[in-house]
Amino acid sequence: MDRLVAAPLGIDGDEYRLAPDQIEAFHRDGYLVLDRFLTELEIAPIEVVFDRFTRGEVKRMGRDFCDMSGPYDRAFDDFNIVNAVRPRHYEPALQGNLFERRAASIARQLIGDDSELDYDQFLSKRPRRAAAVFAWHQDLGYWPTGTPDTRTTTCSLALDDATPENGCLRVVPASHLETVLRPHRPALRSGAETGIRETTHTLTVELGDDDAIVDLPVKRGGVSVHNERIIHGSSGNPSPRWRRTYVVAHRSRATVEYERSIGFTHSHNDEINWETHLDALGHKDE
Ligand SMILES: O=C(O)CCC(=O)C(=O)O
Repeated sequence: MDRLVAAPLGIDGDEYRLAPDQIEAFHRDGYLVLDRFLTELEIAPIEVVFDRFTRGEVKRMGRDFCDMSGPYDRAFDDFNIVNAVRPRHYEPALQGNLFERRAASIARQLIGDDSELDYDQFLSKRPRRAAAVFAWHQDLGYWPTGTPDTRTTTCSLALDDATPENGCLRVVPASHLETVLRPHRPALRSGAETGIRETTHTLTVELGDDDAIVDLPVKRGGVSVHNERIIHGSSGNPSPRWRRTYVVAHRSRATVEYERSIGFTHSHNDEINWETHLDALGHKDE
């Protein structure tokens, strides 16, 4: 009789199978790093599309194409972090690509079978841009309150080796376990007190002396996965290398439906009442 052999963990077609200790680590620490999520051959077709966005060749995106480290009206040549939100909306050929499918398998294992893709994002830190800082935040701070549940997996695929030198992701481990979201404020204070979201999309939280920071270096083809409440951000990129990252977030079907029902799509062009949302997070009291 054949011996039963356990399937190896890691890549299996569209699936990336997590080991029990990886699942435990995600829930305990709020993040995971997974090597070799996509091979060179698998990255190649995705990268061709990604780079068209980074070069500014995809038009008519409005505020969904902006600098994540600065104001909406910054000229393209001055962007530090080239930010393309919802690329699959603007380039439907991306829909259903292998990264999306493997990220979906991660979501099913970490947050449940009722998960679905909520939004995607391309982030490219230009070389020699010390100001390419992604401000500290909790993802939930950007999203509507009142969702049926907050379960989220955000997978970030490294298209370049991400290191502390080119501004890799940084997290405060286990900060997702804090029961109350920290107050978020607009990262740029130059906007008028009303209509801040008319000036910039970026929000930030303060870190305390007790917040231990861990860098998450990721090799090209690897991913980091993070929880919606973990405090995270990234430093600038003074190095001569790019740091390009492809983000795909999954949330529960009920949550995505709720978001859409109130007109929230993760587009920076949404006409949602951002002020009310920020009020709920307390920044106006500062
Ligand atoms: O990769 C980064 O530098 C930050 C990305 C981020 O904050 C996110 O995907 O939630």
